[in-house]
Amino acid sequence: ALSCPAHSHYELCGSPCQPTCHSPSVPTQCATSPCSEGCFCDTGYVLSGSDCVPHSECGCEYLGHYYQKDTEFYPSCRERCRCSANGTVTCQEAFCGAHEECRVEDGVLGCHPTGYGRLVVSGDPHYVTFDGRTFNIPGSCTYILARVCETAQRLVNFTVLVEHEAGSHGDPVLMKRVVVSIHGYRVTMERGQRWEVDLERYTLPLVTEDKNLRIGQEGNNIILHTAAGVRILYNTDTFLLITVPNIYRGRLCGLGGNYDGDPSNDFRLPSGALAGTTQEFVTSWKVPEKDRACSDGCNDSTCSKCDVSNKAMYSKNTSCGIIHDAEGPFRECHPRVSPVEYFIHCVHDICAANGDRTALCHALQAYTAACQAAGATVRAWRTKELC
Ligand SMILES: [Ca+2]
Repeated sequence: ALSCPAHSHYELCGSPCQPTCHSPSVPTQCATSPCSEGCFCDTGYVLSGSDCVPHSECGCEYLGHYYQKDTEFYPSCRERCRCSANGTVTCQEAFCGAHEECRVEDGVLGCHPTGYGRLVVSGDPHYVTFDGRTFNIPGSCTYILARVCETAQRLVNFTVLVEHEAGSHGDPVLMKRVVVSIHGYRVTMERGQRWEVDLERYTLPLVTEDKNLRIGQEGNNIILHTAAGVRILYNTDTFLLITVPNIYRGRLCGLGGNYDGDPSNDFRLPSGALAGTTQEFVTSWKVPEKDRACSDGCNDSTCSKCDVSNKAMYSKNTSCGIIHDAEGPFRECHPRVSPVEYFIHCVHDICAANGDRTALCHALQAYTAACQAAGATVRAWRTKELC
């Protein structure tokens, strides 16, 4: 037996002139013959593609393309249109945002990000903001790393929190946990633990049912891809990299700064005012915690005491100097990711660890991950003695 789709019925000899979204009324001079056998829309429904829908649910036909109802589309790179009820198309002149470009992606013409911003937390932990400003946090509290402060249409909100763990006396402070809230999910990544989505633990790789989150493992790194284009790479130890599409430019806040291209205005308080000191900036993004005491630690000048002779020793090419060595394994990465901050952080960390080679190993791993994330080649640097 022939079964017909929803809102349609079978006719042995139906009219050849069916109402469609395109031509909802049957022409008065429609010839009744020849008739045809098949499925015909019920009264009150019209043909939309191969479905029978109430006329109000019809999509739009525009310049030879069909668009679903209640969607926005770009028929050209200078016009944005909206398909509303009853197949109505309304258009207005529109251009993509400053950090978007108009191009075809997945077969659809539209505004897409031109590039990405990058925020790094590594080692002891050292921060490099989206605009490239650096600072250290010796404390053991939880902080707002990045979140959307200036919302906009089509911009997916997200928040990233980072929790520090106080090292035992003399040991460095490390990242303990990273919590990402995006697309209605809450993803928790903890050092040495499996990833958690909405309080459930899963094995990797994982794709959420709505396909908005994809979590996979590449080498030592766990990578969270989101439909919003925000990407989080965590080596579950000492390196965290967040990349965001340029559409978030100037709209972020938190320890990662506002991502407007200007490093000098990155140390802002939640109120939007510029912070007087680095400490004031860091403290202002602290998240209150009920079940855990935390300390702000000491400020940099009293914590890190690296004497001049040690500093010189750790700066050699056999130690941290390898990072900016023009002949070294990282030379091809230098144009893509500046080695300066990674070198300074490396010396700082080895000093704090009294020359422990593990700290050097972590610093080199951090720079390696940053280089690889930027698509740069890193030559082999691990040896029997190191890492
Ligand atoms: Ca800035």
